[in-house]
Amino acid sequence: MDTAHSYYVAGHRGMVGSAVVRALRAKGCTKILTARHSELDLTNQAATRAWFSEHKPDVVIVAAAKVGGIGANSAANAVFLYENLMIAANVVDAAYRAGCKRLLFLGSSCIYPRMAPQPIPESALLTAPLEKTNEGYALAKISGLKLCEFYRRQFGVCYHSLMPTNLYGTGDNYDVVGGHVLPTMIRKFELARTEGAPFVDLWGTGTPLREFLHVDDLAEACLYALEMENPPDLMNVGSGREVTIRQLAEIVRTATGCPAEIRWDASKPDGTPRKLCDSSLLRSFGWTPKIDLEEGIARTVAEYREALARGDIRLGH
Ligand code: GFB
Repeated sequence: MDTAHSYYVAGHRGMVGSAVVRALRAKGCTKILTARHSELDLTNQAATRAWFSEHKPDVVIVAAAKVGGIGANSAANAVFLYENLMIAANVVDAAYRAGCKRLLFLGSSCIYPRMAPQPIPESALLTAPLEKTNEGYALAKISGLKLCEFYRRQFGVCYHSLMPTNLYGTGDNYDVVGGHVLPTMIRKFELARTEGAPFVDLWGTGTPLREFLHVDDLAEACLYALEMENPPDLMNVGSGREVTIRQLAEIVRTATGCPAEIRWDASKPDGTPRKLCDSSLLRSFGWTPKIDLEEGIARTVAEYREALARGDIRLGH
């Protein structure tokens, strides 16, 4: 990394943004710019432009987003589309107006069609209909990556995107209603263990397949991509390992040591049946994930317990 550069990490208090800040610091970067939500509302165009023209970051990493699991997404597609679209449009354009030459935009593997070929190559983008439960979020992220691509072509700036698979790790959101499946399972099994509950209720059939990547591996991938002179517009970032939701539940149960029986609630949505990223493009440049799933989950359970003891578990946004 060029430690003389200033780096603005949008969304530095979220799971992804905070991992990127840690990774930048570990590389010796000291000019890391951040702004709390109360200081800068990225859905506000005027405020975003003013902030950029005052701070003029050399490099921008867009980790700010309204995110959530299948429950939050399917209940609020309007909000997920609106807020994420505004953030993407405001940040990309304000960065360009402020003279920023390098920007990394982060999306999600849900940008790909529901029935995309597996593992999903970047070329599957916009080839078939999206998964309905997160269509709003996906459309906003597709617009964001296209903005980067078009600003790059039209204005000669190096704006590019990474599409991570399902993420988990340090600083996750443990809200059992709106959160993602992995932190939700950790919380549900931990609550059942400490309360001695006989059952843990999980959603859907347990048959969908998901790929999980620890957020520290994603942060390394971000720095890797930012060091490329001429990166592809879009690259997937995944671990390459798929598990069924049922297998995931067993891994989390083992990590937590919870004896409770699992009950599957098939009235809750399964979502997309499978979404395994083809990450061979990024891997061909030398990036590899380092944290395997069992190890990453064990570490996350330990961090959850420590955070709970300190009284600072994130529940909701
Ligand atoms: O992480 P998640 O909520 O979202 O995982 P997606 C959903 C999968 O886990 C579904 C099952 O198959 C659920 O049926 N599941 C089982 C549970 N028990 C639970 C539970 O207690 N809570 C939750 N949340 N799920 C998200 C998108 O999709 O993936 C976002 O909605 C984003 O937009 C993210 O792209 C990466 O993997 O289905």
